[in-house]
Amino acid sequence: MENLKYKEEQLISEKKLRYKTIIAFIIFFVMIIAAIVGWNKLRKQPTTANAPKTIRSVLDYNGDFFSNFISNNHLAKTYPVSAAVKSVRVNGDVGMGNDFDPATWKLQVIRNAGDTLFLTMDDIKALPKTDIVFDFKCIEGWSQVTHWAGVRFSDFAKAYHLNAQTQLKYVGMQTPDKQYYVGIDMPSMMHPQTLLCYEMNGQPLPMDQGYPLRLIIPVKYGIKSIKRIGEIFFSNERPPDYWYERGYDYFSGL
Ligand SMILES: Nc1nc2c(c(=O)[nH]1)N[C@H]1C(S)=C(S)[C@@H](COP(=O)(O)O)O[C@H]1N2
Ligand SMILES: [Mo]
Repeated sequence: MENLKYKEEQLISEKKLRYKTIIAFIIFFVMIIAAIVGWNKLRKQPTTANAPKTIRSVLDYNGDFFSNFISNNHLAKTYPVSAAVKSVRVNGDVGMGNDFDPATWKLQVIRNAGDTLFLTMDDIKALPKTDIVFDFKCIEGWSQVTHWAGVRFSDFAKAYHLNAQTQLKYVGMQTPDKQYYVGIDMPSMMHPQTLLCYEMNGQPLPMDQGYPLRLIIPVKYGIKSIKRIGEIFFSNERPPDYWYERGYDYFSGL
């Protein structure tokens, strides 16, 4: 009698076990199928800025979220001038074609539709000069300590009374031929280390380093330091950005 009861219990638990195993396998297969269906849906989605829509919106959300912590008070580390390298690497030549004529170059600052400032290098050099030595970091993995000088963008905005414009969320910039372009959030643009730069190692910028005027923005990766600026504009919408369109993070903050 005792023995029989024991056998019965054993049978029941074996039955239960088999039942649980089957359930576990069903759940397993349902999840595999869900993963395959989900992956295929993602893959077939239209892409935005070179990433499937859903992935792009998660990336953009993260970008917006973390950009809130990159405050204006955070300064990039600086170095003595003696630490700056003498032969500075040249990287990226988009928008740097030979058809450029420095003699006729003017910086165009679009204040409003139909209201553009045209500035010469003398206008820009007349503003207070600031220099910086910092570790310039490229997204490709290299960095180098380099020395730059120019006018702080915040000083430039003040001198040209761009108060209303700097209330907007973004600044857009592009090369004279419009081939390279960046969009930068206003807090980073107004950061005290962000320069409209015209000198490297105490000399005018070399041609391939953005002569006559480039951006130097130490709180961002090198992709945002646009060389040979032709035009500056202001907007509440994100301006087009060359590397964002090729899948990189819009803010590219450090
Ligand atoms: N007009 C223009 N600006 C540009 C680029 C470019 O291809 N064209 N490349 C960017 C990248 S990826 C980097 S790392 C830096 C490199 O600056 P450098 O050539 O002075 O070292 O410039 C940035 N600005
Ligand atoms: Mo770069």
